[in-house]
Amino acid sequence: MRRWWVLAACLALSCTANNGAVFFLDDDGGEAGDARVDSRTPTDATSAVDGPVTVPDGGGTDLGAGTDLGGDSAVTADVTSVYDTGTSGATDGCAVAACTPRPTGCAPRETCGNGLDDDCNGMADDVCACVPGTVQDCFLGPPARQRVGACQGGTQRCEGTGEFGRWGACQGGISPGAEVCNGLDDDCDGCADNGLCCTPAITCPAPGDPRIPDGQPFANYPLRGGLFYTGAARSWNWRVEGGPCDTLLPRPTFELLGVGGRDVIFRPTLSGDYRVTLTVVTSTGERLTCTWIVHIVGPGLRVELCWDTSTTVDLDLYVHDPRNTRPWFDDTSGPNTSVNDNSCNWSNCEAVLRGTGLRSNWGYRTSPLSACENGPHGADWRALGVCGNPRLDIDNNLSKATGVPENLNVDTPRNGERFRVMVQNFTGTAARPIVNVYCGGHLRATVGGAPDTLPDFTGRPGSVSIGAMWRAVDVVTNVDATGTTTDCAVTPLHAPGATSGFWVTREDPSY
Ligand SMILES: [Ca+2]
Ligand SMILES: [Ca+2]
Ligand SMILES: [Ca+2]
Ligand SMILES: [Ca+2]
Repeated sequence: MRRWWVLAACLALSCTANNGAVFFLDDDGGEAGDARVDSRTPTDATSAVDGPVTVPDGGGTDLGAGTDLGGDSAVTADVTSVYDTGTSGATDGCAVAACTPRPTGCAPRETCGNGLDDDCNGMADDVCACVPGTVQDCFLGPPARQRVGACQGGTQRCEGTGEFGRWGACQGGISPGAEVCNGLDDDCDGCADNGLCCTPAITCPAPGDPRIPDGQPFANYPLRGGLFYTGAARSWNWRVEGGPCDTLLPRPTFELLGVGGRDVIFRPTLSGDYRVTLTVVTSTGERLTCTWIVHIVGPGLRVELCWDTSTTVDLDLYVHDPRNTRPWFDDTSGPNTSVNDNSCNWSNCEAVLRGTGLRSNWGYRTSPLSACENGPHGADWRALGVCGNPRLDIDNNLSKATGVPENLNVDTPRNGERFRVMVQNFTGTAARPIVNVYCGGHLRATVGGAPDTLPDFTGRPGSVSIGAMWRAVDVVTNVDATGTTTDCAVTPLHAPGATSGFWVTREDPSY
């Protein structure tokens, strides 16, 4: 016998925020502040699902909500977890190494702010308010299964157009899957290949496996099939899926060289998480597959700009000097050539300077060549002997480059510095830009992207005027005692006095 909670779907739960605090509203008719599943108010009779409920268990091994090891017909009633496939633990009648699956950690109600799906309804932090445009780490699976076996987190973006939004789908991670014979704990219960009597022909990597180290933007990343499968093969297939800019640009932000071979070279240009899938067809025609995530971890602060019309419209990315709040341009009516050194931009931050002033210098050490020599303009940086810090990797101005993202990098920010990010529409015609902010390799904001796209970002051309400027976000960096950027706080910006919407101005050079 055991007790467990019987839950109703928690879709009806809601929460709101006031002065930053998040609390739950009760729609079950109980007292204010309680949740729909309420164990503390036995007098709250209007909810059919209140309180702990004891249900007889017909035998077998029930490790808690959502963990059904099979052979236990009664526990089919405990499907309070969308992750309970009921397949784990089928034993095929053979002896397997003893391994006790971990509990799921499914809880009666969602906890906000942890990026977990505490109540196992298939959505992480789904009742929680958030700031639209910000991104948090998340995990889609039973809470106690995160970072177990194959499982790892992804990210979720806060969606909405008002002051507060709701977390969107948790994407990009690896959730529990059906256990298959591959040496990996696919269902993330702590036991590899459990229930299967097999000798794996392919050995798939779990997060942290030395065969899948982190990579760097613009550095070649070898993918070697022989590390995972050593038998005879009819064919090898590699597939890589990228991040937010890959849905917007005319071609991927990465290259895959040598496709069709056992060994290929993956060459990313952006930070972030890339999903890699290897499929081998063996000499006997069996298809074997591994999927894992490669983290591309650019150090410090990396701001990316990409836009849908990147082959016909010239947008420019600016990041302001954190030490002052002076205007982005020197006058209000002149052409774009009045750009100044108050920001890192196309004129003062690329390998070859185009402005009349000095290279952008915010008092940081220059970075070693390894930080930029494999990127665009690598030969120009090599001629300088160092990498600028800050630096703009490339200006997509339709002549020097087209259809590519612009990355602005601050390799070694100081702790607590505030960086304002601005996008100018130089061409002036329609464009839908998105800005991604990575800190220490973690995606922390995607602003301007669907479904909350930036409206009407048009203005007079930068060749005759300042035109349209979008002040996108402020970023405050977290830097530890060793100088490593560990994280940041991103604040999407609104027009002065507004609590929602995008801050787009015309002919306004102010900070
Ligand atoms: Ca949930
Ligand atoms: Ca949660
Ligand atoms: Ca397992
Ligand atoms: Ca497995």
